[in-house]
Amino acid sequence: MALVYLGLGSNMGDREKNLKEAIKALDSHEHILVEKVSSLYETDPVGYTDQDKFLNAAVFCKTLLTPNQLLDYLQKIEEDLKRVRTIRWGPRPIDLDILLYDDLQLNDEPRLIIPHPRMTEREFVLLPLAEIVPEVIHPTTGKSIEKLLKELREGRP
Ligand code: GSY
Repeated sequence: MALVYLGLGSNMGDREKNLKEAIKALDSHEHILVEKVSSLYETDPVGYTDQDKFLNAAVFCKTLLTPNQLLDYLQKIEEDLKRVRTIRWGPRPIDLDILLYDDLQLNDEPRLIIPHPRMTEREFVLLPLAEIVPEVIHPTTGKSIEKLLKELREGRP
C-alpha cells in the first residue's frame, strides 16, 4: 500500500458538498482507503485572483493504485463533478491534486509531477496538510510539512 496525500479545492457551486462528494468518491474505490481528512479552510484565490474564494482541504489515504492510475481516477471524479475548464486557473467545482505519493519523486511532465511542484509555496495546501500529517517529510526538500508551513509564513526559504 502506498501512502498518499491529496489536496482538494472548490470555488464553484456548493463548495462543501463538492469536497464531501469527492472524498466519498475516493473512499468508494476498492483500492483507496481514506485515513484522514482535514478541516475545510476558506482561502483567497491564488494565481488568477478575480474569482471566488476557495474551500480547501487535504486527505491522507492508502492505495494500491499506481500514481498514474490514481491520477486517472482523480480526473474521473473531477469530470463527474462537472468541472468546466473555461479559464486556466479559473473557477472549478473541484480540483484534486496528488501532493505526495510515498517518498516518490516523479517527473512525467506535463501530466504528473510528484511532489506537486507548487505545494511548498501554497499556504492553502500546506495548512490543511499540516493539520493532519505535520510530521510527514516532503521528499525533495527533506523538510516536514510543519516546517515548510512555518517557513512559508515567516517568509524564509
Ligand atoms: O491548485 C488548485 C486550484 N487553485 C486554488 C485553490 O485550490 N485554492 C486557492 N486559494 N487558490 C487557488 N488557485 C488555484 S489555481
